[in-house]
Amino acid sequence: MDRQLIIERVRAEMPERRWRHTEGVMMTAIALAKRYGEDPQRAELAAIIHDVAKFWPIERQGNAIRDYGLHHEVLGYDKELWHAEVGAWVAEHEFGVTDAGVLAAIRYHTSGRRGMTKLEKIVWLADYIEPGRDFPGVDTIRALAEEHLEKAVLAGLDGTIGFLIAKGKRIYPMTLEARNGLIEELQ
Ligand code: DGI
Ligand code: FE
Ligand code: FE
Ligand code: FE
Repeated sequence: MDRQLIIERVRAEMPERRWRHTEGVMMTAIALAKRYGEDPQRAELAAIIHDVAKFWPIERQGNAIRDYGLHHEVLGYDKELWHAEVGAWVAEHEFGVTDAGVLAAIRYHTSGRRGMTKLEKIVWLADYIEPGRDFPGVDTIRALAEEHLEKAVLAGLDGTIGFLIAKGKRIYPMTLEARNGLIEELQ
């Protein structure tokens, strides 16, 4: 499916506010890709699709994860994690995306994972710092993103993990492993 048609299909799946977030992620992912030597078109494609399933009713997301044999471990953790798995499935099976790296960038855009590729880091970070995001500390991470991709993703993961701890929530082990892996990469 071509880029414009995918954009139309994704846009139809979400309220206007979330589409504006997606446009922010697209812009930011392209800029990060150029800065860090990744293909801007692949970064943009992952960004376009990343939240496609965010507004599906949660039962439908859960059913998709069970029915299509996706990583069912997420079902035991926060429901916010589910749309990323489903988004990767939609990208492949409804939009015909065959680029495994793009599919992984969508799949891990929420959780992160140990050993993230450059593309995965870019999409994860773009989602965190796009211009529409407004939370304490985001400007520090935006500045860090200009300097060092891994340090910025690590700071973002610290922020997310701290947020989850403050809310008394459990943390998906893959997110902790993403952080451990980045610290090792930076040593
Ligand atoms: O879909 P978005 O709102 O654009 O962003 P996202 O897909 O990165 O979702 C982030 C939310 O997921 C954030 O509010 C924290 C929540 N969340 C819940 N449990 C976990 C988690 N995020 C991570 N990384 N790991 C978790 O275990
Ligand atoms: Fe998301
Ligand atoms: Fe994210
Ligand atoms: Fe997002």
